[in-house]
Amino acid sequence: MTFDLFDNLPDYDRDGGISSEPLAPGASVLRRFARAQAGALLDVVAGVAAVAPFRHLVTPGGRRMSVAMTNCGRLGWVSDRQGYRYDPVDPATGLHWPAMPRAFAVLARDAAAAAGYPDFTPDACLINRYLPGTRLSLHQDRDELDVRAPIVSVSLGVPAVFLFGGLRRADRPARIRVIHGDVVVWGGPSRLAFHGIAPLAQADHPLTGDTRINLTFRKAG
Ligand code: MD3
Ligand code: FE
Repeated sequence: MTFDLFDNLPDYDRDGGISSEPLAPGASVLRRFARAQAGALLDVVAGVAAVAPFRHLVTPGGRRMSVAMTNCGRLGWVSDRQGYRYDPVDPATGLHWPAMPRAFAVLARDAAAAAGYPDFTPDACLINRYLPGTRLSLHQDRDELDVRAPIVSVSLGVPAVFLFGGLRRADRPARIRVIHGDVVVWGGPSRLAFHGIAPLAQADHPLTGDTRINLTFRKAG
């Protein structure tokens, strides 16, 4: 066990540069990869949400999700009583989703390349918003046409704990703490792993208050 000099500092004061660690076959954490641009990314999220507001989707089983979601890019992920799907139109407004912002596309491509997935061109960015107590239960992401492409996730604001399981729902998940600016790339054998987010703890972040924002970039169509 190592003694961390920074253990008693808030996460957002933790020092250090970008680092990369393998998580599982095909999956890497790029610590702080998006940190320098995180404020700009949050401004872009606010711009997207002004056109396509955050909303609580309903699962096919009729349960309201505790995560609030919106999307940008050519396709957006939606759920309702009919099922899950990617749709070019936001059902809440009848408008197309806002275009993929250049800064998002570049970040997703650079992160994927750094993790060994060159030429990642996402056509969907699902934006998730977590408040204290919000959780995302274990699931697989399998609504995308081409699951050979990785998923890139960017964590902003309040820290969270990823639950990262195996290919079967019953596989006990590992817990991985992610903080503001961390990027995780999930590809290869990890692409269809079960995963989720533990209930968000109460915390205060200078850029987001009590909120966590997560961007997930996908090649959906
Ligand atoms: C592991 N979002 O939107 S991102 C989701 O933080 C989703 O909002 C979580 O799961 C969030 O579907 C977790 C991390 C993530 C995303 C996709 C994965 C982990 C993954 C796909 C395969 C394996
Ligand atoms: Fe997911």
